[in-house]
Amino acid sequence: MLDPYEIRKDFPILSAGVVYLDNAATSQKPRQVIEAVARFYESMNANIHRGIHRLSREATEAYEGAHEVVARFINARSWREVVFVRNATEAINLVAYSWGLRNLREGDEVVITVMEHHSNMVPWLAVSRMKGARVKVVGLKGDYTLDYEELERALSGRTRIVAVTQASNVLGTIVDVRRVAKLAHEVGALCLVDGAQSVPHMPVDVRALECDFLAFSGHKMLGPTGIGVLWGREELLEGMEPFLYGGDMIREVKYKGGAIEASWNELPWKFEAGTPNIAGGVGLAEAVKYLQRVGMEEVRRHEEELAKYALKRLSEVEGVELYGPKPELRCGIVPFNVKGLDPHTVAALLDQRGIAVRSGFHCAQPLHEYLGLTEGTVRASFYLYNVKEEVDTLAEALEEIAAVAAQAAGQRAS
Ligand code: 7TS
Repeated sequence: MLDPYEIRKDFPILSAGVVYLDNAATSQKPRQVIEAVARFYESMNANIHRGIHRLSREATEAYEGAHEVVARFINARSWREVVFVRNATEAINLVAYSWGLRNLREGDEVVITVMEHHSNMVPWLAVSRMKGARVKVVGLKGDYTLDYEELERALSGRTRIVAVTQASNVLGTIVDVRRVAKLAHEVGALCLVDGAQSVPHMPVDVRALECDFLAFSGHKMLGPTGIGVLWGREELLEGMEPFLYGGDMIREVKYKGGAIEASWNELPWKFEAGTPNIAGGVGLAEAVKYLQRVGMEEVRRHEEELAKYALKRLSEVEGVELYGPKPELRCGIVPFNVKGLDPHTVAALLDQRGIAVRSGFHCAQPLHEYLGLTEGTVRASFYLYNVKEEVDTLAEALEEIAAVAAQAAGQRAS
């Protein structure tokens, strides 16, 4: 059983007393990850794929090994399907540019949902504009779940790709992406899954999901910043042109009769131009091992329990309005508002009490507009080291804040 009190001891920053409920923005790092990164720089640092010398060989082995660790974590068929990038945003841009620019034609359609983070909306919008394609947006049902019937109606022979989040970073809504991928494939389209909020928090198996691409960020899953992952089906990646060009992504660059000719390296290096974030890869592998020791089923169970508890506690606070689906259908994310106060004021008042949450649109402005939440929301988001006492602290702080807001409103009215 996951013991959050034991787990907390591994996270140096948590001992400073902060109630950290901003995990959807980025997670904290255990000392195992911090030490792995430090160890890399202290004893192994060299560039990869370049040197015959011992340090370069060791660094190459560690960095390539990190791809294997990630491949096993998401049950990829081969580590060659795992491309290291900077973050989920870059992973999605890679597909939008490398696949989208070459495959989208005038009149084609890209289908997304209204829940998407800007990084799974804007790249599609940009590439669609360049190609004369259209982005279609699928909405939600009254219970904050994806409207699968509307999705089915949006799909047609013109649909080329369906880009969907597996978990909403605002509502926490978990999407049945296997169902979405199936529907996409039925009309001959591909399916890209944004796993930025799912891969860190629940078991994700790309073979079971039967999707075509999966994007996620290392920094939201105990890893360092600046390292993220694009997983893609091997034959798709093989068929795509590179995104960035330069060193390490080429097989050969030849000088022939006054001209230069280039051919591309094998996967995944074709998509990893230039010196990559080697230490970040090493740190991400350590983060994955940490999560595997705990067990992703356990992480999910713990967060579902925390979300359930938070929903119960916060629903008892007068003046707090909660959004999002029931706990079984949501990850550990709880958005809310306090009547009479804008989200940033609430977040600032919580910060004064040592509680870190995010406020505003959370890079998902269309979703807030769709829901009529024009000022945004306050968001508490949990991870494996959060405990019920922290939910209590949040609830008690909100009781005070909401009471003062109600009193002020009463005075203004009288
Ligand atoms: N997709 C989803 C669903 C996300 O939640 C985020 C980041 C991204 C993509 C982009 O990740 P990045 O690592 O490339 O930035 N979400 C948030 C958030 O909710 N608060 O801060 C970042």
